[in-house]
Amino acid sequence: MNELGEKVSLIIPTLNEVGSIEAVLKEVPRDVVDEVLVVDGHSTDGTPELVARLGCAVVQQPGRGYGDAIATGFRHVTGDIIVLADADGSYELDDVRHLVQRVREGADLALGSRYLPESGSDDDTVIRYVGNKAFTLLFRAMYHVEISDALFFYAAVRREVAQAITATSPGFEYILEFLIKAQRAGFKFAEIPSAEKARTAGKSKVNAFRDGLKMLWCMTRAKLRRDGGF
Ligand SMILES: Nc1nc2c(ncn2[C@@H]2O[C@H](COP(=O)(O)OP(=O)(O)OP(=O)(O)O)[C@@H](O)[C@H]2O)c(=O)[nH]1
Ligand SMILES: [Mg+2]
Repeated sequence: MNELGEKVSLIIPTLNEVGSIEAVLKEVPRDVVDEVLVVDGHSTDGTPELVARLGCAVVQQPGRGYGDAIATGFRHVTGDIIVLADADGSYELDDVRHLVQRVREGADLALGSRYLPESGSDDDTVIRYVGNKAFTLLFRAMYHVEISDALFFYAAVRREVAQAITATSPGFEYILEFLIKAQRAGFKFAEIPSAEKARTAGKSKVNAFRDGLKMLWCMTRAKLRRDGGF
């Protein structure tokens, strides 16, 4: 809690991350984060049991998919500022401080970026790098949001933003639905550089082809239907 009495919550989605979640929870900067909630996606490797043993709050998402997990997290946490971070050891968790700081300075939504000059990614294959860049360029051209990385979603948002936006895409395309709705609602974006490390254990849940197509469709559909329908 800061001098304004604002509470910071951190949501961590997990799907079979038993090999990395303990180290990730240890890295959370507890001097800035007041509440940690793990939202599990029906892991079969003992992830939620380990999280509970470590004394951290954990809930099961009702449905499936990354988007469904984040939406579940938003419904459960109680912070004034809500941060999202992955469970696979690829995020620089100390950057939570900078994300929260940007929100405290007036941004509605602060995003970590792998593609600012001071950032970087150890986790990019050529396909992923090209895909991330192409999606971000397309996103910027279509929606006029000046961000350099539309798919990282290492984010801190004001509670009001999470409450105002109802994104319902179940999978990773949730990220784009959320950002498009935030832009349409006139929320103020900020960006900080944040390096991405390679995941420390476990397997990626992203399929570049399948999830890429879903994201492309999400962006296109939102443009075709100006009523905001997704
Ligand atoms: N609860 C829940 N979490 C999920 C689901 N899919 C992915 N996650 C988590 O969301 C985060 C992002 O998934 P990743 O597989 O790391 O996606 P990625 O970072 O693009 O892929 P890698 O670079 O290979 O790690 C991780 O913490 C996953 O465990 C899901 O369906 N439900
Ligand atoms: Mg990852």
